[in-house]
Amino acid sequence: MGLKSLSFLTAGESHGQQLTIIMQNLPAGLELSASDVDEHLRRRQGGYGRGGRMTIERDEVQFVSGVRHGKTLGSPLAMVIPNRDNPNWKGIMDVERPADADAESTGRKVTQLRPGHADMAGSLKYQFDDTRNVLERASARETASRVAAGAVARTFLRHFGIEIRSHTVRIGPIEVAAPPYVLLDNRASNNPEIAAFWSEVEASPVRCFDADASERMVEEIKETRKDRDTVGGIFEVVAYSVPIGLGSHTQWDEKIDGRLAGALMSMPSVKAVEIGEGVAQTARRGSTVHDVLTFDRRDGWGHESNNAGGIEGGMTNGAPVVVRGASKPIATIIKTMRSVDLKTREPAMSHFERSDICVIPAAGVVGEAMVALVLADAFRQKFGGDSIAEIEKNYGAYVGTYRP
Ligand code: EPS
Repeated sequence: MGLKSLSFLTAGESHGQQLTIIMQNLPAGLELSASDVDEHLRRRQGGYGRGGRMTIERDEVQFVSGVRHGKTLGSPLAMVIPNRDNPNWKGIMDVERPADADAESTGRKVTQLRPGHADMAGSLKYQFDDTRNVLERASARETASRVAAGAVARTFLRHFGIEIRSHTVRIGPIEVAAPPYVLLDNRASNNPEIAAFWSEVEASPVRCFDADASERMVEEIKETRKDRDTVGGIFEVVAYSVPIGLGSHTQWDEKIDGRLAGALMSMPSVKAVEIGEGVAQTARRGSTVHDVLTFDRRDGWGHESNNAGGIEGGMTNGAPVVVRGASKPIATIIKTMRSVDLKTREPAMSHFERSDICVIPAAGVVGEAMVALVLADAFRQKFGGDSIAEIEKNYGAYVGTYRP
């Protein structure tokens, strides 16, 4: 990890006291307020298909270090998000050892392992007899921390004109037709069609631009809930106005597509990642796949299309970055599944407490955060500097070498 890597670390159990986030190597002088983060925490909490927990939580960040008078100091940034549900888990989630051994043994141990979740491998690996010790941290509650860190990263990127959005492409069997091409064109960023597209997305209960598909997706989630089951899907993240040359072709772990894929794959439930047209390209001939290069005296370098999703040779190419994440149906299932009990090793049905039916609308918001964190990290590495003013100079000098 280079000295100027923008790194972050999160801690927190789902029903513990709070989520804690520490970010390192943010430059000094970035204007930052809690509302920059809270806006995205709120977006993550919404979406049709969420469970009862989201009616308890109202995620709000508190900065505890690294910011003074509304600007970053260049020192580590620490944030916390309280878990409002925590008081309902007194005893079960206490940090201190219970006063008497009896209380400890009656503390609601979870032993019925959920297939598809971290329960079995986590309990065996860490030698727990209570899988709550695993599920508390494996819970998607942790994604609130990612969104907080991502919101800071996107505030930094926004300073340089980079905007990140996401939308739902599929929920279960319901898939939208291809989104309009203008979405993939930076030069159309002042286009009212683009603005209209994203306001449709934010207004949709499933964050889908197509009103008809949106309705059918809601229906699909309703049906799934009736069947006491869960449903997965696909979200797409788009980053506009990314400069040419984030990432590098020179070393495997510097390739920006690899870093983005790793970041999205690390999200709970995500099972596949696609960059640009991705898998669909495998069915076509190369000459129909690759985006023809253009140069315009006014606009500079460009491409006639963006099948590559804004990345060639492991570097951003100036076109919008387009990444999809495909998420399986989540593994906490109301009707439960056949499984094995951790303690008795006998057949048992899986444990169910409470869960979401569909997390795709929220996953898109988490995906935005992960993309922002990767791009901000690559941006820090390319432009160095300790303060926003210094990075502005470096950035301006660099883009001046290729922009007309
Ligand atoms: C989750 C189960 C539910 C979800 C949770 C993820 O939590 P609870 O058991 O407290 O109802 O609500 O998601 C969140 C808490 C969140 O913030 O997204 C799980 O088992 O992964």
